[in-house]
Amino acid sequence: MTHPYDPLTAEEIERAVHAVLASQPGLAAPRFPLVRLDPPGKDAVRRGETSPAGRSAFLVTYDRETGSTFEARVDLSADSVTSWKHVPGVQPPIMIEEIMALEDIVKNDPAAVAALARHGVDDLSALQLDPWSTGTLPVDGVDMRRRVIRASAYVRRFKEDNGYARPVGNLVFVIDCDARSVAAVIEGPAIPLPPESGNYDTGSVGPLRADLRPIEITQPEGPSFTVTGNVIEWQRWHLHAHIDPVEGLVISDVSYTDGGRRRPVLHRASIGEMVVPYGDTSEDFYFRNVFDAGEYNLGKTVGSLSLGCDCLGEIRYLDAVLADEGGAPYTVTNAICLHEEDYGILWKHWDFRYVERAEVRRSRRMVVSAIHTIGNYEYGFFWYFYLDGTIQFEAKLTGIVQTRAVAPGEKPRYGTLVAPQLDAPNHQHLFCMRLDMEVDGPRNSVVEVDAVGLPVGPDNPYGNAITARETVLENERDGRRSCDPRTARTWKIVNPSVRNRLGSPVAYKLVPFTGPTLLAAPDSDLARRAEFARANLWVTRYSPDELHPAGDYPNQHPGDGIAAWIRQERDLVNTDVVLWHTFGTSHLPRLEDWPVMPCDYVGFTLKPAGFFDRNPALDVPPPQGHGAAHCEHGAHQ
Ligand SMILES: [Cu+2]
Repeated sequence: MTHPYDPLTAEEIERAVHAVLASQPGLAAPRFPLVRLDPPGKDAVRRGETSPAGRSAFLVTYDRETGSTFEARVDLSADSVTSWKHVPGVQPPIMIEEIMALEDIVKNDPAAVAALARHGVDDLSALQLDPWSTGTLPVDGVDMRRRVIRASAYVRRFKEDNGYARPVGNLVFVIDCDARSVAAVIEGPAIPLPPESGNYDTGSVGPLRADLRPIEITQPEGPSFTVTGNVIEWQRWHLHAHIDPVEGLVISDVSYTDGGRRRPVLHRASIGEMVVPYGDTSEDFYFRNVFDAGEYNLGKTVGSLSLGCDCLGEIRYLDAVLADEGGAPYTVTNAICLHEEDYGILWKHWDFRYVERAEVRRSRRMVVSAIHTIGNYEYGFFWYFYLDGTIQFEAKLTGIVQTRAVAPGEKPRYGTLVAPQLDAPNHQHLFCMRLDMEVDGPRNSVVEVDAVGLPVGPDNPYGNAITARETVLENERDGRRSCDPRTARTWKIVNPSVRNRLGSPVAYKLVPFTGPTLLAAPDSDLARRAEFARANLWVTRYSPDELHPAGDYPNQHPGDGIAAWIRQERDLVNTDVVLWHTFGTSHLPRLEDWPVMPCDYVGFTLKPAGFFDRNPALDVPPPQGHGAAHCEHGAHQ
């Protein structure tokens, strides 16, 4: 171990699962939808412990026989279960084994096979079935208290074929996961399969362009960062990175060393939840709104990255160790990519009087990234750390858009025709980033800052005054905020007890992504379930059990989480605060998104705002090495 937040090792997973099984012999058909570290208190991190004692695991156990969910904590130093709790009325996330079982369940159900035949699907050899969390919208004749998912069908003409080119329209299967049976077939009039294929491999796209010459990234002396276990040190930054089975890529214990002192900035950052709601009203789409973290265990969808393809240059990798649903550990190699990127100029000034001299420095960033493939989509999570103290998060969205078959000549009402008879419905991808801030210490306050032009008046006779209007968010009553592009609204996280050189409290500011929140109607079923997605920012007081803003069990749940938390009306001044930033794309698909979508980018930055006494990157040396000798002095760029 090198850090209190190191994820569970394979051996720890085995011991935790064994301890649960040994202490609960009454479990008839135990499954393990979630096994993760039960982290120690934050003080272990604040004290900088490197060999933490008292490791503990948190497990969600599901007994398929009785349909019951239990939460367990296991003390790994004693291999003993320290708590065991039945959680009534919830469904753990959809399990990979349930997704893999869909094909068999459907193919072995005569009514489902007959329905497929009515929709023109006779060859079931390469049938693709996608799992859709069912939410809480009812289905006639189905007991929705059962563990239920819906499934949509796609035709592949051969194994590698892109199934999204031929969705089977107006046909949805409702699957009882525990009974392994088709609980209902929801069927409308058959729609012919779209005629074109949608493959994008080199063999399918015709001649490749031949005029791209190589780009090589070389760092002859190696990278400027070091990796010890899951701890990364680069320039003055220190941070920990790992893959959590729910949240995916998690960054924690982020600090910046300044004048020899390690100054914390961010205690832990993770995607607490995300939701992808589709905006099409048809029978096979109205229920589609997936909570990729809480319903699908986003972190378990992380992929292995490969050098020269996903990542270029001097790369180091971290593996992810996760547990399958039988409770056995497995390793995803190269799950997190670590590298440095040149990022253009950092700062520059050309002094055009007398000296005709430029001072210019190159910007460089440390990149910590992972890519999650969830169904048709890929979500790349990229954290960037810069020389000037800036932190940036960017989600890269790529993969294949979700599709719907439409009749010849039909124009989609809520989507874009991307190929003949193939509609890509409008949808959103809304991420909620949990930012457990720690700006120069555990006690912070949050200040909303608006850039405001003032009216003409005695203090402003020419009407040119611009002020920074600051509003302290004093209580969780004020904890639900909106972006405002007209005032370039930001939120400063200040430490009221630490002052900079000029006497103001040190701060970082969140520069948010400004865009629509959840577009589903406020009185929709989804709006209640995805309340977190209805505000750009939430601020709460830290509580260790508040990690997932749609609740710990959003699957088949009517709604839980952050809106209920802020009803506690806890004070937010000079205390341990957590910011929850909801941002994302409202995706009106383009023809150019088919058959595979070029990356779309969405994210936010955290910028020092009086955290440092001046530009902290003055000491970056001028560019050196290959071809750079001329830019130290006097070069007119
Ligand atoms: Cu999209």
